[in-house]
Amino acid sequence: MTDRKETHQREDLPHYDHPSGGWGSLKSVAKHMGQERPSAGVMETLMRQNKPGGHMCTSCAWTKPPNPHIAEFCENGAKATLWDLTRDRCGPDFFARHTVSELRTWPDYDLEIEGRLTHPMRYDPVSDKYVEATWDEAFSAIGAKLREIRAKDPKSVVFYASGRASLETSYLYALLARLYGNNNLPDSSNMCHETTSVGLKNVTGSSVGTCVLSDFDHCDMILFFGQNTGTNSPRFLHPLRAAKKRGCQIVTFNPVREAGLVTFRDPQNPVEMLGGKETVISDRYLQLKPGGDVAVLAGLCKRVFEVDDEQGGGVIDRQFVAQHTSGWPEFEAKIREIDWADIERVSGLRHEDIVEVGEMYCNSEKVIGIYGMGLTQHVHGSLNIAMYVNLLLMRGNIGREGAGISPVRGHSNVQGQRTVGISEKPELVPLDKIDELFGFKSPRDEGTTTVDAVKGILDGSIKGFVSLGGNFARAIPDQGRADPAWQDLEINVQIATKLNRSHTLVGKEAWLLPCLVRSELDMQATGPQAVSMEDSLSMIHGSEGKREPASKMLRSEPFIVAGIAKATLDPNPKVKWDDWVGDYALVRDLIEETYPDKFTDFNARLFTAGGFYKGNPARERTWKTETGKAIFTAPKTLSALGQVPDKDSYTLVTVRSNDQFNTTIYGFNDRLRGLKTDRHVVMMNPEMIAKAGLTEGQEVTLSCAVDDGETREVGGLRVVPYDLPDDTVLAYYPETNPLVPLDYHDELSKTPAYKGVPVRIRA
Ligand SMILES: Nc1nc2c(c(=O)[nH]1)N[C@H]1C(S)=C(S)[C@@H](COP(=O)(O)OP(=O)(O)OC[C@H]3O[C@@H](n4cnc5c(=O)[nH]c(N)nc54)[C@H](O)[C@@H]3O)O[C@H]1N2
Ligand SMILES: Nc1nc2c(c(=O)[nH]1)N[C@H]1C(S)=C(S)[C@@H](COP(=O)(O)OP(=O)(O)OC[C@H]3O[C@@H](n4cnc5c(=O)[nH]c(N)nc54)[C@H](O)[C@@H]3O)O[C@H]1N2
Ligand SMILES: [Mo]
Repeated sequence: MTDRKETHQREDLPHYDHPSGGWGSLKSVAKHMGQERPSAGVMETLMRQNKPGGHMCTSCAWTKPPNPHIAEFCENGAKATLWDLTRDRCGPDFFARHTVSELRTWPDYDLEIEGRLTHPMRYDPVSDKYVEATWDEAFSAIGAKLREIRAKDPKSVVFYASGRASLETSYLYALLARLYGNNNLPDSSNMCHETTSVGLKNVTGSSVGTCVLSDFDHCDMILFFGQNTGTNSPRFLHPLRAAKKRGCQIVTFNPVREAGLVTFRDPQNPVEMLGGKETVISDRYLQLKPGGDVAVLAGLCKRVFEVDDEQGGGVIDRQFVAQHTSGWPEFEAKIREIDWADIERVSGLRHEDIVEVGEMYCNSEKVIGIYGMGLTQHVHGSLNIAMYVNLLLMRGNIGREGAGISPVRGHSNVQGQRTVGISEKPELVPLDKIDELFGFKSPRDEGTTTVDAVKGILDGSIKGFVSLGGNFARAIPDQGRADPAWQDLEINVQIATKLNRSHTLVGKEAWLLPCLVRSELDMQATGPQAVSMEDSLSMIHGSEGKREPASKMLRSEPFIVAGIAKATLDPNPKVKWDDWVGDYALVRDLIEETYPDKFTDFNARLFTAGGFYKGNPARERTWKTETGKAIFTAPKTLSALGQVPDKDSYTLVTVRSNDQFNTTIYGFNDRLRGLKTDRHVVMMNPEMIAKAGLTEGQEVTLSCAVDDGETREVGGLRVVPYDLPDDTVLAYYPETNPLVPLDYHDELSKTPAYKGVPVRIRA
């Protein structure tokens, strides 16, 4: 086991501008290889990562190029794979030594570092321990309990999914829920890009981005709003660097100076590595206030109007606006009426800086708009996205080569899960087609989002929870509040690779079902199986694992989903779980039949280099919106925040470090922010620290400033000076999730407002 104690040493504060990539990232991987006790042959496995014939990385959703680098993986992709391929095992002997009550008190890191789960485990309430079981025992007990619950109320079971499982697994999982009798299919997307699925769809008719990789070869400007490339999608730095070398301009809006968006040193380029050269990524880096994006985007739109006026037209693409959009008059009137002083106040940026970027935008022919959680995780997150689309539409920057809107997704197949039917929104799924294929009437009522599912656990209306991966209890807002309510669940079924806190929140019955990881060989009746996933740019890739599984008792996710389904559901001659598990190509045929326009010749194209494109009507300027056109939105507010800070409150932004993947903590450093820390920190700028009467290193407590009768506090956070806007504090997810109110979410999509939490600080 690794030494869990890391010393707290800070370097280069208050901010860190060393290049991302470079030796730092190689060292970090190498350190990790030593630390994580990888099993033999991991280097070979890594060399196959993200290439045809190999497995697709389980870390981020960034696209896999048709002409991969020799090593088409990044520091974090390597960490994710090494984390999966550790030699450590968390088997029956481990569980014999620890009660579940004890494990509940362990930190996330300590649970996961125990290694790969090896056996199906049943919770035994008498000994308060997980005990070994066979797969048959697991399936028959789970099936019996789920049938019993269904007889009373089929809507009282939730089928959660974290965005890693393949398209094949996801299709089967969604079918299981619908045959069971509900659309309770919340996904990690509900905490992530659901704002995109709803907000972007409202205005463009498409719930996904419109760009493909080759667009990055043609754009002359890229805008970045609230996406931290160096940490969360490092392979994207390669096309960015190439775009820079071509002369493309990049402008970033982010409250935090994120090293990856400042400079990049390519670990695959000997000249940059040895010569100490680096590529400057952002031409302008504007540290706006959190939630200031609506104002900034309004300012940029306003400047486009001004320049168009000054030049007597020709800046706004009037022909495009007339032919392809609706809502223009209201939008124009509103933007013209907004005051620059208000834009400056809400964004925290200077008029001249916004004007300068507005003019760069007017002078650019092809512009791509990138965004991430900095836009989606706000109370007015959908408005953020609508404003971004406004700006792009003004100059026809959607639906042509080198231009478009490009949300960067999180989990490696989160976008794909939504594509193949994991959705609580029945209107997004071709249910008639599914009914026809499988001879049943699927439920038509709205299912539970993540927020609804937590509420259902709290109020007792949810009786059963099935989790296809993830760490629901730690990732959610109001973390901890629902923990005691889990014990009232009739059953908690967790399909997982490593132990985490959600597994310790046992119900009256609980099962822990260990599965294969993507780099492992998946052998079924007809031979080794491949699976598939969809990346951020809507490319579909096949993935094949080759490694010997970590334990003989592991089963694939399709096998486990089918096992639960067979034991739970009434027999149906059109539903052939055994055949499908025996040959995943049959599942791909079903996906193709259900979604013929997106998955034409699915099996034949499975291993297309660089993936095959799912297509997107908005890219072709076909707008599947309410008006049949792309929609301009007149903003009804200038701040994306639900609550603007007053004189003694702050806006808390919760972020990831480069040493974590969501609730999986790999280590305690945040190299790209120059921090060596125990993660229990709160960052703020030195003036704010002084103004609050605090000192560096002092321990403080954060409390939520939303006045709804609940007390929400996180204590033991050490003050760290950091280059941030005023009134802003930065802390880590998931440690500070208890501060986020469950009802504090995007108004349209219910995505939690993790990036704009009003808080107070006390010593
Ligand atoms: N290594 C690693 N990779 C990951 C993950 C991980 O945990 N670790 N998680 C994966 C997942 S599921 C996801 S969704 C993605 C997340 O990837 P990102 O979308 O990059 O998410 P975050 O790191 O949460 O924060 C994004 C950025 O938004 C900025 N920001 C915060 N508030 C605002 C604001 O109001 N306005 C603007 N303009 N910017 C703001 C933050 O400073 C931060 O730089 O990454 C995926 N990849
Ligand atoms: N405060 C705050 N909260 C946030 C966010 C934030 O920015 N700030 N971000 C939100 C976002 S964007 C997301 S996506 C959610 C993430 O929420 P989740 O997706 O639920 O959480 P993860 O931490 O990704 O899940 C990790 C667990 O997945 C399991 N696992 C790993 N690989 C596999 C696999 O191949 N198969 C199976 N079956 N299981 C596997 C392991 O047991 C591991 O412990 O968190 C959200 N919460
Ligand atoms: Mo995510």
